[in-house]
Amino acid sequence: MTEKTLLMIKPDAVQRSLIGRIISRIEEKGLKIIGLKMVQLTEPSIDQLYDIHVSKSFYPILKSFINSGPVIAVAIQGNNAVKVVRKLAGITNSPDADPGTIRGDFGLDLTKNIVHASDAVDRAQYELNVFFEINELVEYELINETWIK
Ligand code: FUP
Repeated sequence: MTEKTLLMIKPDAVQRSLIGRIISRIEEKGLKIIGLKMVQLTEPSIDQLYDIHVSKSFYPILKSFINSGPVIAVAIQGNNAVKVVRKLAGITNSPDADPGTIRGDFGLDLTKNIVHASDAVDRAQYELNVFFEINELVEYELINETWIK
């Protein structure tokens, strides 16, 4: 079942020059990138992205971290893309994340955990809308697509 999802490369990974290595994992898995941009999120858009966390005790630290520099929004399409990208990311707390995952290989912290990945198809749509206009998500066929899906 083809799905769309959002991967956000967080400010720590941008500052640590991990953008290319993280994007490579998406490509190597066979997923298709259908949108890509660097953005310094505004405070309202951080609240929009993390609407389910705004009232939580850790939110001020999370918000200040996400506000601390540019992020990369990666719109991704593919078979079971939501689940697959979550698995590539690894679990939330980086020290607990398995080696081989993005957080397991690159992260040591709970807040500075390298990436965000949408956790459901409807949530992905909501989060993609924070970063992309509908017409910014590109429809195209990859030359090797029939060998992957
Ligand atoms: P995830 O679904 O993996 O993005 O994780 P959550 O939605 O549970 O948390 C969102 C972000 O809040 C995580 F990336 C890490 C951060 N966080 C903290 O900084 N402190 C906490 O106690 C819990 C989460």
